[in-house]
Amino acid sequence: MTDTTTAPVTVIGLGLMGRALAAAFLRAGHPTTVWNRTTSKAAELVAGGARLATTPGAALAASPLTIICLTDYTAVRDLLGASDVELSGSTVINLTSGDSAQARETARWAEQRGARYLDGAIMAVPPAIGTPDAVILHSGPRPDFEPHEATLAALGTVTHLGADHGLASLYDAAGLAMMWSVLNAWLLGTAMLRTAGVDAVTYAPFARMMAAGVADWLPGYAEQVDAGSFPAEVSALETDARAMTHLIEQSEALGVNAELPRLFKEIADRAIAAGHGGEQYPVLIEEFGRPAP
Ligand code: FVH
Repeated sequence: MTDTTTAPVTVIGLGLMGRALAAAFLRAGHPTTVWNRTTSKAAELVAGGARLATTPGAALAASPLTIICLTDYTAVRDLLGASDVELSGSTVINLTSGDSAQARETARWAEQRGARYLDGAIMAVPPAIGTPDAVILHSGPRPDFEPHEATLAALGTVTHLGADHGLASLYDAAGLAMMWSVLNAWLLGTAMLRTAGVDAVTYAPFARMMAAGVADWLPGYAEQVDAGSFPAEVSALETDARAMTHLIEQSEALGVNAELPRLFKEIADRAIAAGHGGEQYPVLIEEFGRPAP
C-alpha cells in the first residue's frame, strides 16, 4: 500500500494556479512530476525538487494521480487527446474552470478512454493553496476520489460533493453568483453612504454585520425552499417590495445607481403578480428557477 503521505503526483499546467498546486505537493513531501507547454515555467519547481516530464504522456505515466489545470476545457481535451497520451489506467483530476456540461462531457470522454476522471473547482487564489483557506471541490465517483484524498489534502480543504461530475462546477458557479451579488450590494451601500462623506473602511464593519445577519437567515430559508412552502413567519414579500420601493427612491434621490434595487423590485413584483405577495422572501426561488421573461 503506497504511503499516501508521499504518494507520487503529477501536475500538468504550470500557470499561476498550476505552479501553486505543484509547489504545495512538493512542500508536503510528494514526489511531484510536472509538465507545461512553456517549459520555462517549470524552472523554479524543478529547482525545488520537481521532476520535469518531457511530454504530457510521460507526465501522466509518472504518477497514479494527475492534476490538470489549464486555461479551459478545450485545452484539456486537446492535450489529453493527443496521440502520444495514454489515458487508460490513469486517475485524472481536472481543476480547470468550466461549466457542468463540460465537466460531464469530459468525464464521459475520458472514461471512454479508460481513465478514472474527477472534476473539480478551486475556490481560492494561488497564494492560498496549501492552506486550510483553499477550498477545493471535487465531483465524480467516490471510489476514484478516496485513494487520493490524503494526497489532495496537501492543497487545502478538500471536499467531495458527489458522484455527478457536474457538481463541482455547479457549486463554483453558485459561489460566484453569491460572491458578485454580495460585492455589488456592498458597493451600492458604500456609494450611498459616500454621498454623506462616510468612507468604505468606516462602512465595512456595518456591511460585515449585515452580511452575517443575512447568512443567519439562510438555514431557515433553505428549509422553506426544500419544503416548497414559504409561510410569512417574519415578513411577507409585499412588505419587502414596499421597502424596495423606498430603496429605489433613496438611490435615485442620492444620485447613485438604482439598477440593482429596480431589478430586486421587478423580480418581487412578478412573484406578487403570480399571487405570492403574502409568502416569505424565499418564494422567489420560483423566479430564479426559470429564465427571466
Ligand atoms: N488564478 C486564480 O486565482 C484562479 C482561481 C480559481 C481557478 N482558476 C482556474 O484555474 C485555471 C488556470 O488558471 P491560471 O490562473 O493558472 O491561468 P494561467 O496562469 O493563464 O495558466 C494557464 C495554463 O494553461 C496552459 N495552457 C493554456 N492553453 C493551453 C493549451 N492549448 N495547451 C497546453 N497548455 C495550455 C498554459 O500554458 P503556458 O501558456 O504556460 O504554456 C498555463 O499553464 C483556469 O481554468 C482558471 O479559471 C484560477
